[in-house]
Amino acid sequence: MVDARMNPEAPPAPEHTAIYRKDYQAPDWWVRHVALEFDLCAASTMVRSTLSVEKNGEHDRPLRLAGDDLRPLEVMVDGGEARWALDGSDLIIELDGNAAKVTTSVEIHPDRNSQLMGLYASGGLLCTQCESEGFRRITFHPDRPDILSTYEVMMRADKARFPILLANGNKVEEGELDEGRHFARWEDPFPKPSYLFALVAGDLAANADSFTTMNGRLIDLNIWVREKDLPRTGHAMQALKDSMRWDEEVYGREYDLDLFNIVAVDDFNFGAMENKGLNVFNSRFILADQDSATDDDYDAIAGVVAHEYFHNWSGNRVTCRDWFQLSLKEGFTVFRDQCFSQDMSSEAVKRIEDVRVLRAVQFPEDNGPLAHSVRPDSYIEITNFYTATVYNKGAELIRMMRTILGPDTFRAATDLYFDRHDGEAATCEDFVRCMEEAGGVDLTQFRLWYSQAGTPKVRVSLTHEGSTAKLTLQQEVPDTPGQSDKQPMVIPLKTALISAQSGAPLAERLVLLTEADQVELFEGIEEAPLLSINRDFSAPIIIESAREDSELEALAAFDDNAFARFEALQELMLRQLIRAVEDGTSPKADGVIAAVRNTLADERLEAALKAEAINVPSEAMIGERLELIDPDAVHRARAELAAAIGGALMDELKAAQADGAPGDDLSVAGKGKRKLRGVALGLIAASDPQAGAQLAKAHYDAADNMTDRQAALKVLSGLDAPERDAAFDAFYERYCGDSLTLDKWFALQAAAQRADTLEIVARLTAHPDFTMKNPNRLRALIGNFGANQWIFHDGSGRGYDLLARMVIEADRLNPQVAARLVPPLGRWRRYEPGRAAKMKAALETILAAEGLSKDVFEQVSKSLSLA
Ligand code: B3K
Ligand code: ZN
Repeated sequence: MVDARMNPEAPPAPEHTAIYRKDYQAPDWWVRHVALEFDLCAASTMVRSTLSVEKNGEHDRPLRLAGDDLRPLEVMVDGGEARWALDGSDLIIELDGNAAKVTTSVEIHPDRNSQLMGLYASGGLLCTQCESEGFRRITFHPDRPDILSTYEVMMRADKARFPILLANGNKVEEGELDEGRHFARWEDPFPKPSYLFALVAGDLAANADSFTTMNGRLIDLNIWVREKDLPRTGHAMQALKDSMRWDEEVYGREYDLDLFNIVAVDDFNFGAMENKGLNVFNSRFILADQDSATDDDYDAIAGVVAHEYFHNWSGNRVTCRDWFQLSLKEGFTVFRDQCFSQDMSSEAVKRIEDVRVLRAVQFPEDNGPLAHSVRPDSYIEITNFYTATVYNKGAELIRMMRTILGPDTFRAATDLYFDRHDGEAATCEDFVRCMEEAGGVDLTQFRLWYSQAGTPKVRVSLTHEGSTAKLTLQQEVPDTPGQSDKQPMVIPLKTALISAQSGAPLAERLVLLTEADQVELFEGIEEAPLLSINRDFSAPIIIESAREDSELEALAAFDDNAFARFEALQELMLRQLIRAVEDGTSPKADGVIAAVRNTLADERLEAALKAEAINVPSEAMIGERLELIDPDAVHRARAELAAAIGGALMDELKAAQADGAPGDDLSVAGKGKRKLRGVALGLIAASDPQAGAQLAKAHYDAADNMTDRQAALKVLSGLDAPERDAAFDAFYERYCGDSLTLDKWFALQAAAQRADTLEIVARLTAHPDFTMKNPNRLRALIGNFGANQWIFHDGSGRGYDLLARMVIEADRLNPQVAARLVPPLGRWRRYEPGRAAKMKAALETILAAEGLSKDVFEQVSKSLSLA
């Protein structure tokens, strides 16, 4: 909320008020059952709803139903007249007695719904998105997650246009109507909150399959897409079946309905949605074939399919009491999907990828003006809180609890949680209590992870005397907006001491750091050991260690923990890069080159791990470690280190680049080879752009799969060579009819490390294939541009102006998606005063725009520290 005392000039925005967790109150009225009737048409849909409501406790307060952009055409109570009034957009109904049936009718316009919340039209389909507060754009309803109801849904529509009619649960009836219309009636027997409601109508074809559950029940599975996309649904279907089996085996969770439907739509605000029995997906996370999807796309599809499926228990059967508890379902479900993917592929590589996302997105969030705790205390627009903190840091909290409890006890604790809270709307506190009870542990201090924002920093040093090694640890939790003077956290650190001579582990321990200052002694250590700490990234923190470069080189060569080995080489590179930026010198490359050479030559390491370890940290990652970011200096240092590695190891890298895998080989080894050859190509081109351009073009031309094609284009995107334009033109020609794949063409150009990228992006905003109406396209171009540190932070400030313009325009169509473009501007405190002033000016331009949504208002005012 804007505090006028802090900012006397802030425009009054009384409608943009904050909601506080401490104000939670149980609902005055329950809704036990919802009966909906839809007469569906893109231009005008009639919605009639009958809510069976029941008073909660003794009071004489009326029923308050939320509406968003709705006008009541009819309001009835128990089939007769009603006493009602509008209070803003809410409908207030006076009720006598303890129970009633409340009927309302509204007319909505799916084809005018550019927010993609509620019922909207996408490519000839009608579909819904209700989480968090979209149901109130369909019908009047309390629309809060602690009200669970059974649903029945009657859908009527023109049969030619909408031959397939889907909703949650089971189809119980269907038939013909007059004038070419038909109907379907669906019932969902599992009580659910309104945010899990869904329907879809359209001309769809199914990839139909089935799954037999652990108790022998046969479940029908369908993935619904446009007919032409059917051949691209096989991978998603396999991922669904794998997920169903995995949840049975690992968590004992069986699917409950007899039918599980997935629908892919092209216009979608985020990845996918876990509506009960009817998941709706961004088509990007369903459709894949060798020609159009990269290995990363394949992995992301499996991860998202699993994530949404796992929500059936962690989210749907046990849901959230209020939106402050969002991490209860999201953190836990991300953790579950991460483990699933680890089990399905390479444990270490998947962990590295997840930690990379955490560091690239969540750490900056935790360290900026939008920092918030995993269980936030307030929000203006809840949609802004579907963040890396709630999702990814939330997942780390669950992972830490599992580490502390051990896997078997953790499983007993999740059993307790699911059994105790099945059919309920629960809180993060409920989850932690189950961990405590089943684990017989006291997690009082651990709960701080839910309430304290900011990434803890832990300083570590190791000394050795006689046969004792002494590990000294100091933790500090930084101040964040609205939070200072924080308490020490519980930080589980998987630690090992390693022989500097033989590489053998001398001691291994889970150190539980609970104090601000703590000492751990290791006895019986006869030699000065190497310190391997936060192995597997057991805690989401920043380690500051006084280890010498030579120690990191040794760990990079033989730490037996694959993650720690990767980490040592990355840390070694980062140190050289930071020194180079700070001192204005060239990075010292010798130690790094030796470590990269070792890594490439080590036959015990899987190819994907090599690729992760030798990849020079991104410019954003380097910037994150600097007090004040100089984007040009960071760019130069990174390019120099990459060039030095490429030059020194040209033969080894050429060999890796030449070692491909057939496009249909989707094994861990095949994917790893492709990943490594892409990284190798980048390093070669960094050292010799001309030879790199030729090799990249050959890499592109010979590719029989999108991973190789995209890797080549990525390298070419940064070069000033004729091969670049030729390859981009060829890509456009080949994929211009395939919207999903064309997103890559936009994304690669926006992410390009090339001085004229700013002009190219500006030009692309006027390209006939660019549209702000499609969130994938907007993110491909503008999202990637905002993440391109060197280009976006062009000293002229033109990058900031371009983003501000895009945010203002996008906000008129789709506030949720527009708000997500704002964070790069919010990082102005990290840049030198000239850039910082320009970034603030861009934020102020956005704030001054007429009719700003509360989504964008919240992000911008917080970025300027006004809220
Ligand atoms: N639960 C949805 C996210 C909804 C976002 C609403 N703004 C997808 C997911 O996390 O599984
Ligand atoms: Zn989720």
